[in-house]
Amino acid sequence: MTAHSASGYRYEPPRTESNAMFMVATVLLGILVATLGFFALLMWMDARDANSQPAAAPAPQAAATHDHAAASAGTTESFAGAAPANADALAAAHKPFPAAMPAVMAGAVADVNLVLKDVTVEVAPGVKYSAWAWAGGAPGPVIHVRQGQMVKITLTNQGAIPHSVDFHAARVAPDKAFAHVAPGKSVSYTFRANDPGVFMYHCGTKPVLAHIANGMYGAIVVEPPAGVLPKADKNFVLVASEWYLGSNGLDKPATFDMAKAHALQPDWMTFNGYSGQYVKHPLTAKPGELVRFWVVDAGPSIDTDFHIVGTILDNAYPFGDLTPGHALHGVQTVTVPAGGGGVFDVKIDKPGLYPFVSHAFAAVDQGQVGLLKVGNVTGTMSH
Ligand SMILES: [Cu+2]
Repeated sequence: MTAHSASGYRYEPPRTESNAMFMVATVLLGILVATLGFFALLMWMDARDANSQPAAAPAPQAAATHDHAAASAGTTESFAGAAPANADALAAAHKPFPAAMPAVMAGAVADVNLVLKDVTVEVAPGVKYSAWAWAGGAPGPVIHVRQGQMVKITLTNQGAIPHSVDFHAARVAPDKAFAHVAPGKSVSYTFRANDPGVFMYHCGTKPVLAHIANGMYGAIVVEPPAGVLPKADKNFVLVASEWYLGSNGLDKPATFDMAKAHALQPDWMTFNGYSGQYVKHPLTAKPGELVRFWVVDAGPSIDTDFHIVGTILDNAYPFGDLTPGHALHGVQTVTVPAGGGGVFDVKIDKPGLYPFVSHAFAAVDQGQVGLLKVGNVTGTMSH
């Protein structure tokens, strides 16, 4: 066995006077490095404390909010599923919000007029709600423009308090364009819809949570030129949202419950404003057609996990990013975040009833479910 292998490659130089001095210098250098390191550690800890100050300061308030939410979770009555005896007949008689995407707006400038009114809407069979809504209902009208088209928005406030309208499809200075409009007044602004996708629009007046929850939201589709996406045979627009009720809404219209909204405890969750409306009145397609869903989640607070039972999303454009090459293929469920959009294509060959849902299934129990009826089939589906 050689010294080489026994020492494990360690080089042991002969001990001379200069080597001793070298060792002393090395030890001193080591102490210096350790001292500097210690101070560096102290400075880092100091900086870390300073950084955490802003986060630490609101902690009591955050805790209080949490306690408040927990308290209301324990005491707030849920009105989920409240229904009159004739709910089924009311659901059948309800005229569904048109999910079929409207034609693209003609002309160089898409002239969009939104009139805000305080109205009573129905969010489920027999369940009335005092809403703030555009053009008489929630969601507001679906707006369909071409990529690159100018869009002129005019908001007229016929309600009792100030409102505003924030278009996610716009790149504009929000302090000017999304300004508050006093009752009886109007505001106008224009933007060029350069970014394709499906976008939310909503009232941005504080408390935004209340204004959105009261029905002030809608969708705008900014369609790219032909050929960017596969050609769709059917286009449907769905706006997901949740409702927080201060009463069951059966005898008199319910009003917004802020405690429930803070606790994320909706009573109803809907596509296009009415619980399960496309279960009673299914959307339809022929076998083999390419069906495109343009989905916005208006929230105000809960994401929608878009899924179609019995099939797989052939093309998914998460977040509404329509950039060629960014699509996903063969995926089962895609989240549409609150305040966001998503575009989903399916091509279904087998006739049947295919439920579309938010696969966060509490949402289904509260009404965020519909049916896509493919082919000439009968019967119902219990999803
Ligand atoms: Cu508003």
